[in-house]
Amino acid sequence: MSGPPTGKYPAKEHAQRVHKQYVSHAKSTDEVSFFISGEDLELYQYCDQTKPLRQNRYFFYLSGVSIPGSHVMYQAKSDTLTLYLPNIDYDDVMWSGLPLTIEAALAKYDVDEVKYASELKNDFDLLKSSVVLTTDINKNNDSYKEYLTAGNESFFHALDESRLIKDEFEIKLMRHAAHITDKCHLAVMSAQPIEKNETHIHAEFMYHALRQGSKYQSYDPICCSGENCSSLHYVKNDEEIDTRRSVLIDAGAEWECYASDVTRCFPINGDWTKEHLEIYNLVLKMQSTTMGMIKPGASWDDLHLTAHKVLIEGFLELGIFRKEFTAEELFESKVSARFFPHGLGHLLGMDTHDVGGRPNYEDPNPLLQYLRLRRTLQAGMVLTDEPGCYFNPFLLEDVLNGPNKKYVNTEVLDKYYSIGGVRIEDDLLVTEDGYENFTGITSDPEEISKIVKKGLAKGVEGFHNVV
Ligand SMILES: [Mn+2]
Repeated sequence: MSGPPTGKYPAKEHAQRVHKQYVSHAKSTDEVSFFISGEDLELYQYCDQTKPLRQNRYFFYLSGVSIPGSHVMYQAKSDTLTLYLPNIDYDDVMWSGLPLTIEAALAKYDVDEVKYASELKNDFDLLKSSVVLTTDINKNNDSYKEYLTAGNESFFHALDESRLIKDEFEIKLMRHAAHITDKCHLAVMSAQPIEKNETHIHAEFMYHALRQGSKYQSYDPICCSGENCSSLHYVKNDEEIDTRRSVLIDAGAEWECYASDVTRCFPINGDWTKEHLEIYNLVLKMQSTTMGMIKPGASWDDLHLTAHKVLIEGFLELGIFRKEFTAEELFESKVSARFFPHGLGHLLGMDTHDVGGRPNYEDPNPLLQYLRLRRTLQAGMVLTDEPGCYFNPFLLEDVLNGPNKKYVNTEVLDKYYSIGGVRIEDDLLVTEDGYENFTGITSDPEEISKIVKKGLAKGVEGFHNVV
């Protein structure tokens, strides 16, 4: 596996791409400039500590810069990308060291000019005749609001459509994030002797991400065991694992603002229970069937509905759905929605649920309501394929107390509640002729079993500094 990309983040190409998209959507040849302010450090109230900074993704897309308090301007007419660094605060140098010089910034970033923020007003005055678009007015650009036009629909469209298709540099960043995540998941699966509480699973993942240089998670890790696995976004992560048998961990390291998002499930003692393995293999089949359909031109709606059909066939075989009904009847009844309540996957990029998916949360079809990607696939999209199957008493209440109850054999269903749920999630790049899977950590149940057992054989003594 190669490491992270070398060279400059292609900010200039991004700015040009956004401009091209803007011109075609706005059908305007008027002279425009784009201006976006990055995030700045902010103190906690009554405290001299700063809040964690999460860089503005639109700013990063046009600059590749993570320095707090910076701004970026793209002037389309002259095709000039200018980075404005924060003015030097001489009192702060004692504490924080010298900031990046103009020359060093020019060498590091893919921009035409680097200036200080103190030059901004003057530059805006020179631009007065042309429109300067920004996303919104906020605390970081408020001092320049008189020069800015916020909320332009074509600008958002252009930014999101550009971010939708990843370039080679972005792909390398995402492969690297995924590679770090693989090793973290492997570490979690391998450390059963020291994972007595869900928090230990969380800790193991974060520790190995940080050691590999990933300081931030793409999202709050979901670390659950047993019946807790039935909550889709369980982030409490603090219960004793005790006698529970199943673990689900959904976690992804971030690399230079780019996300990974991977879910794995495993049996705590290395031995799958019959029911856990049955559901695991079913979800794996939902994933492999849909993954095989990934290529440019495929409709994500179709893939998502195919996953439901695989689930229905599986439930008929297991006897959870009553065999007197056909797969078609069950599909039409939408009874599977409560067992697989989320979408098959979503776009992935700088945001974990990345921009450009065009979801429709108002969709009256419960099978499609929570699908975050409602588009035809194109080469260069990165997305997750993450089918799941859950046994959540709260979610199933309306199935078991409504007209769909007739489809379900509750005696058989009762055997599955203790698993909670299974989700398997990989990160995929759509290519010209199919896909590339960024995720390398195994999802094969036998291999997973071996990894867990190999870790167990080490015992507590096999791990350092356990507290
Ligand atoms: Mn996901």
